Amino acid sequence: MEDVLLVDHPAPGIRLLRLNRPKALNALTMELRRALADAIDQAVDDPDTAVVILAGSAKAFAAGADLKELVDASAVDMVQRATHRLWARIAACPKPIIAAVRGLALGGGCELALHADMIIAGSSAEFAQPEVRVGIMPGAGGTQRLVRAVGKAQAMRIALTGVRVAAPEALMLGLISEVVDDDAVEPRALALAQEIASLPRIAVQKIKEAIVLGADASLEAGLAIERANFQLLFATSDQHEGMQAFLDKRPARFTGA
Ligand code: DAK
Repeated sequence: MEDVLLVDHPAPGIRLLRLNRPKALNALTMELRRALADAIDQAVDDPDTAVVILAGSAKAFAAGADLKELVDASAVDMVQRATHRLWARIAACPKPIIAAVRGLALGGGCELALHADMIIAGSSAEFAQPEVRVGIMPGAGGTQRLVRAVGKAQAMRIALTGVRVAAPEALMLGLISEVVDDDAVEPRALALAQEIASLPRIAVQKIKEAIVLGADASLEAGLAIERANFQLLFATSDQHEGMQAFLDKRPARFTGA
């Protein structure tokens, strides 16, 4: 049996996690969700990994939860599956995650992309929360992360209708970071990941932390998080190296320490 998730190291510091159920358009089974959460934990634990890329296949990033596993499920089954614990492990990843989206990102697939810190999409990619069309609602943050990304008016339109949002519109709405040619999605995600991986790693993680935590805090609390993280960076050798290199007019040699 083929692995539902492929793990690759396309360049130093980069771990690429590829959803690998192309025949089912990468629909998210429990097995695949567990594999994803485990792979994220491994990326977090691996000191050589600076950035994670999530990718799918050409036709689909992921077409949502696997409906075969949901059609006969009871409410008790859903409680017992407790999939929020798996999603929480992805959300808690301190390292930057880039979603490289080709094709469809629907339902849980769109929600998975929303767990990433940046989304690079192909020009023919489409995003949607179509759960309402199968009698349910977004259940992995789709009502919460979506509204934070695009605001109430657009989140309502998207989640209440299941409409497909094409990549150029998704860019305009602030749902995604960049649109590139379909063939360029993974090379662009890799280039971006490499750029970030070359930068001081603790600073990178503290920036992510401040943005993620601050987004759900009051301005005062967010500024306090930013201040604490900012001050902490003066305990890193990369801070001294980065500034000294500038003053010496030479390239910095960052160590991640
Ligand atoms: N589940 C299972 N199989 C799927 C699937 C899905 N979501 N999407 C596609 N497939 C399978 C199809 O059954 C088909 O398999 P075979 O029949 O060949 O065995 C194969 O992928 C190719 O699909 P199609 O033949 O349908 O291909 P088309 O190009 O004609 O159409 C499509 C592509 C993506 C438009 C269509 O497949 C489609 O509408 N799929 C369903 C999309 C959808 O409704 N997705 C949202 C699902 S609800 C939770 C958190 C989150 C969620 C649930 C729980 N908890 C916290 C508990 C999330 C829920 C959802 O995502």
